[in-house]
Amino acid sequence: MRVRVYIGLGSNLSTPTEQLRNALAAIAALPQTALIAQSSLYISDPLGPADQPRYVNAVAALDTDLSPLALLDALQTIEQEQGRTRKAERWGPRTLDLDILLFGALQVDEPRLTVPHYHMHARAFVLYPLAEIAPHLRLPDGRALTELLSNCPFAGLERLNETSSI
Ligand code: PH2
Ligand code: MG
Ligand code: MG
Repeated sequence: MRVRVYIGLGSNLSTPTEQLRNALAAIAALPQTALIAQSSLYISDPLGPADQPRYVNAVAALDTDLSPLALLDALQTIEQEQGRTRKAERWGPRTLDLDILLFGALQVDEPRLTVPHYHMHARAFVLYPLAEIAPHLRLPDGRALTELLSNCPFAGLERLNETSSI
């Protein structure tokens, strides 16, 4: 059954805007999956270690017949194809990060996957792009996205126009 899924995209290495645009094309080409919408790209300071480049983030909406873990496998394959290497440092720099934010109304709590994504409730670089493509969204626990946004200042986020490249 088709489920509406939201994916958070992030990159702060190797021309991040290109990484995100390539990832969106790869997501659009996934089997049993349709890319429904994509937000603008946004720049922000790194959360976590400060000695790394600024991030470019975006959010995409998909409809998929894949299971949560099959989609996770597919997204990790895309990360690897775009040069992602897993390092010990938590929240360190990366060419591409694809996070399943929401998977329909499902709550997943497995060793490999937690949905809704851990910290999405308080991260401007997730909530504002998400609001651009799903302004009336509610989380599985019933909270409205508008309510989360009212507790999360836009400050520090910079929306890129379509032709910008960093
Ligand atoms: N991702 C991280 C760590 N820090 N900071 C910003 N601004 N954007 C991110 O996507 C991000 C981060 C690890 O996933
Ligand atoms: Mg992440
Ligand atoms: Mg991740």
